[in-house]
Amino acid sequence: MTGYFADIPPIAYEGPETQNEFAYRHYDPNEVVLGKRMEDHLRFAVAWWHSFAWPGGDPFGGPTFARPWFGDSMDHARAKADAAFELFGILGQPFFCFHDADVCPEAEDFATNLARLDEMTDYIGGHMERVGTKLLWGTANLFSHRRFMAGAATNPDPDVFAWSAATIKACMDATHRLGGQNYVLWGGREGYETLLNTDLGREADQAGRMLAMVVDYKHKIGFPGTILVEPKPQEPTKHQYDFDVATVYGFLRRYGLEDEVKLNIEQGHAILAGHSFEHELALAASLDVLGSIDINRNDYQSGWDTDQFPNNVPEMTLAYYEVLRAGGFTTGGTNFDAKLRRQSIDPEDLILAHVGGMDACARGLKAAAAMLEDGRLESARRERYSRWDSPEAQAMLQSDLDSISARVLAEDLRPEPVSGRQERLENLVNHYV
Ligand code: XLS
Ligand code: NI
Ligand code: NI
Repeated sequence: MTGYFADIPPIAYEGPETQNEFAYRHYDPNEVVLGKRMEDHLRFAVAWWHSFAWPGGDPFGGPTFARPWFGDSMDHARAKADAAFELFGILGQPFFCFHDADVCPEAEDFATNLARLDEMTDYIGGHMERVGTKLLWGTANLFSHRRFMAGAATNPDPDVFAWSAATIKACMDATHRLGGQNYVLWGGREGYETLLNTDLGREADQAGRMLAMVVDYKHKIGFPGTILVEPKPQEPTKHQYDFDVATVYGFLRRYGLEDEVKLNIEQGHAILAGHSFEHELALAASLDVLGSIDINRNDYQSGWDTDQFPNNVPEMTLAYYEVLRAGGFTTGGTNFDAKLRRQSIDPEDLILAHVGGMDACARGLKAAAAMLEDGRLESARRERYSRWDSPEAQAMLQSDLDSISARVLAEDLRPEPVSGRQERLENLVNHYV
């Protein structure tokens, strides 16, 4: 125990009327929504990197956060883990997520890295048993160190590919040992700055092979979790290969991995890609690759991945509506891939950011569940396509242009436009948020 959060009591549900900042107003883990406890629906996770490793720097200035665990020694790494589990306990967070580089200092040689990760895996495992927090997913940081500046799997240097493969193996082993429910690959620097020095086709094949090896290794070690790829359109590279859900799905199909890999979809990345979050979720669900979500929000003006804590209930409602329609999470969950603003330097800020985010998600989930139970949105959608239910319409899909054309002429077909009722449906949604 570091005592970093010593003055902060465990956060409990007190209901919407409470004036206590250090309480949940909407997130009651035990409240049953659509037949399932809210905790089991949302499956919240804290992101180790933003909450414990990020120092509060920006392009114009250095760290603003003075955390006692900042430093490069293994003692610092242990102190960081102590503080992390103190926060998980206070919030009652069921899960956390981590990169190798978040939990131990990086060395220049691989053997030292491996030994450190091994040691910290045991240390974290001990905390998990004591506090009861579980691992939603682990991942490898293949983007911060300068060796990865031109990518990991897609690097022009095969030695970097090798280092990356060995690091992924180590992180999958650690994730497996800690009972992780998923393993994530976000293509940190898998992309390019300029086409002038880039061979797109070759880089895609390298990335395809790496992912296939990850899938093979999952089966080899009997990892029961899900392999997840996280799309993002840009940042840090000008053009990221895993642009959005549609792009990643095409990539998975191209390398025959669509039945093995699902997606971890992030709110802010969807916005950067020019989509809404619910678009990305609905598309992934329709392709049967919806795995997990990284929840946050972006500044809608800046065009950066600002990774702010979520606080927009209507947005959360539409997002969880898609998650619920898809049948809810299985191995996935809601990871707070969100960081404090640079001036939010107090321990309380870190706690309350999560409390507010969890409450916003809880309100969204409850509104989404009510919308589903009400059923009017779904029946309006069904109704809109109902003419396709006729045997004639279905038979047309099995016919050909010649016969369809003949029928259009024979029946003197004149399609009648029908209202899309958008505003009526938007009004309906506003009943619930
Ligand atoms: C960065 C990504 C990263 C992944 C994990 O934009 O969101 O945080 O979730 O590597
Ligand atoms: Ni993310
Ligand atoms: Ni992100």
